[in-house]
Amino acid sequence: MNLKFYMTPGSCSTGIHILLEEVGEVFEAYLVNLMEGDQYKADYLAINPKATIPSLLRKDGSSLTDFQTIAWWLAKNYPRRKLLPETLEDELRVLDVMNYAVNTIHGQGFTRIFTTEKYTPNGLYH
Ligand SMILES: N[C@@H](CCC(=O)N[C@@H](CS)C(=O)NCC(=O)O)C(=O)O
Repeated sequence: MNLKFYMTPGSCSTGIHILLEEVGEVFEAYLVNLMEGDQYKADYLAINPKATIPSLLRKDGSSLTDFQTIAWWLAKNYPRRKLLPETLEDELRVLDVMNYAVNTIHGQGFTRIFTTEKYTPNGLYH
């Protein structure tokens, strides 16, 4: 079984897409249309109960459902590509920048722009 990558073009899942290409592993890509609500369908919720992308279904059938977790697993599982530095101090810097990009810039910035309805009391935004 190949890795199965669940992604939405133009979203944060692009970062994981790039890492998958970097590690050189064969993977199958599945598009999740967030605007159509694919993330709430039962088959996707079975992979990722948080209804978010990216998700990575691994060869043993277990899934990873968080950007940083997937990135870390790819880097550790394919060490030949040397995606992580060697010292703990340098690893901490990687975590610091990655968490800031995903949680703060993306999570608090872009989602407020593109999913405005999540930040209104009644789900309406016009
Ligand atoms: N903490 C998650 C957040 C990922 C996230 O927020 N993804 C967005 C798209 S970039 C999403 O899936 N949104 C679902 C929606 O808009 O319904 C992670 O790091 O993977």
